Amino acid sequence: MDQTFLMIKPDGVQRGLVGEIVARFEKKGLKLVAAKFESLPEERVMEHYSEHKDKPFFPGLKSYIMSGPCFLMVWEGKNVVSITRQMIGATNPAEALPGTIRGDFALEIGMNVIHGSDSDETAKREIAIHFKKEEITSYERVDEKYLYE
Ligand code: DAT
Ligand code: MG
Repeated sequence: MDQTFLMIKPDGVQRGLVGEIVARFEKKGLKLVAAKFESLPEERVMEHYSEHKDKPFFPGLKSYIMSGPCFLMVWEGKNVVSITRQMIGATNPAEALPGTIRGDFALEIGMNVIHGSDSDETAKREIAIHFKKEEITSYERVDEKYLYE
């Protein structure tokens, strides 16, 4: 089954949005298979955001991500990467549609509440950066027979 890496950033944690955000994915029918609460060490932030390391906004992004604990998750489900990217909304909350997480809960690009992998390949890479194999569970949700045809 498809998997993705989602992470509620320090603003989402501090603003008490963890439960609300997790509930949205749960109700969609996606399956939470790993989760942990963690302050990210610098090396892991560098690895996670390596594609952005030379961008002008990177120093600000790095200090924001390291400003407090994050809530890291692995979610599973059919087409989970594209579904969660749609539910998260545009990178800039000013452009994110109402009904999306960034559209409903954020105002500025530098405080956009949540990260989500943008492709299956990125998801594999990011899951491996943040989770050990043995931290990822495997189980059936009792409602799966009413979620999948
Ligand atoms: P996304 O998080 O939607 O995948 P991204 O990978 O392009 O977006 O960028 C990673 C994060 O970096 C993004 O969530 C917020 C920050 N960021 C991106 N572009 C930025 C910009 N122009 N100014 C400030 N922060 C930016
Ligand atoms: Mg990205």
